[in-house]
Amino acid sequence: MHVASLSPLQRLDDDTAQMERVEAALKAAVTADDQFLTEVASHLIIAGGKRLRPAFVIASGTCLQPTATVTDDLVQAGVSVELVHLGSLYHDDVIDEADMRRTVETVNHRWSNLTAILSGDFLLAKASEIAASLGTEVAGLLAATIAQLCEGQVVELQRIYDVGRTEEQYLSAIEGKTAALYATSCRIGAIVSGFDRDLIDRLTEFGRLYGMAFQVIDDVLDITATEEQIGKPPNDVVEGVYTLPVIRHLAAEPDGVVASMLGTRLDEEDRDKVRSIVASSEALASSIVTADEYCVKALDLVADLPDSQGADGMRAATRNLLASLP
Ligand code: GRG
Repeated sequence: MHVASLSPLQRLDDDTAQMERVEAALKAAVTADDQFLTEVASHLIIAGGKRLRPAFVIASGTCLQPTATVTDDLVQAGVSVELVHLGSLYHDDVIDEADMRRTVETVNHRWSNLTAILSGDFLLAKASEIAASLGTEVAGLLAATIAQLCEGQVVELQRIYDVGRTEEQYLSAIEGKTAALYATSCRIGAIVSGFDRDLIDRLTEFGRLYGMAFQVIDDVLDITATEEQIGKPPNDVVEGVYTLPVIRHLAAEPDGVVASMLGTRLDEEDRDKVRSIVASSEALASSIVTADEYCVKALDLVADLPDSQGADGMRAATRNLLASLP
């Protein structure tokens, strides 16, 4: 949990009913013969999460209909992208040795790394099985997206504790680890609904831009928000993940206090000192401007879609992204 943005499908009672279909299908997808596997694979599903990615699948796939008719295929497409997201979170929490996620204990902390890796693999396998049932294009797209997530994470890992990390390196990492799955969510919704190629590409680009803005805001919140607000301790500077606000602050003040403290693991007191300096810096403000620029470009791409629950939801979710800042 991080960005508390309005979901594209949380505006009408009818939308809640669609998301309940996603919930039921998600739980069904991770029900295994083995009771323990079912328990660990359901752990983060039960813990909550905003379900933004399935909401974007459905919003994108219904954006031409004044009143949305959500097919079972769109619900299943939503389940497949949420399962990829969940699988990536299970593995990410092992990498980060995280003990909290979505306000509950992580799988690795409650059980073990081995359990988290295997159940994360199970979630990815279930996502792939569902994607295959939606056709070869969707299956290939989801597989390519899983690879992009891994690439983004590897690009990030190579710059851990690197005070020389550049904006380009940062943007390339977040494009893979976050924006790719939003782009794919919108694209799969459009493919499943049989839209023409131009619209499929436009909705994909909308998702990518939304995802870039989403991750920049997520990173801003890791500097400015409290543990309660983000559902886990703010850990980026502790773990050496230097995000846009930090990169820009270091560029502006290469010989400043923050530069002298980074490059190594920090204790909580030093973490909060760094966060407080960066939070009140021009670098933080300019990072929010960058997120806003992505939102403006994203909105431009969907501005001329007809009034519909899906398109209105996508526009509202984008406008609301910056409003999630405390
Ligand atoms: C095995 C698919 C796979 C990937 C391996 C670990 C890894 C490579 C990638 C991790 C990518 C990662 C954790 C990106 C950050 C994604 C992100 C912004 C998470 C927070 O998303 P929210 O706020 O979370 O939508 P909720 O809890 O609301 O779903």
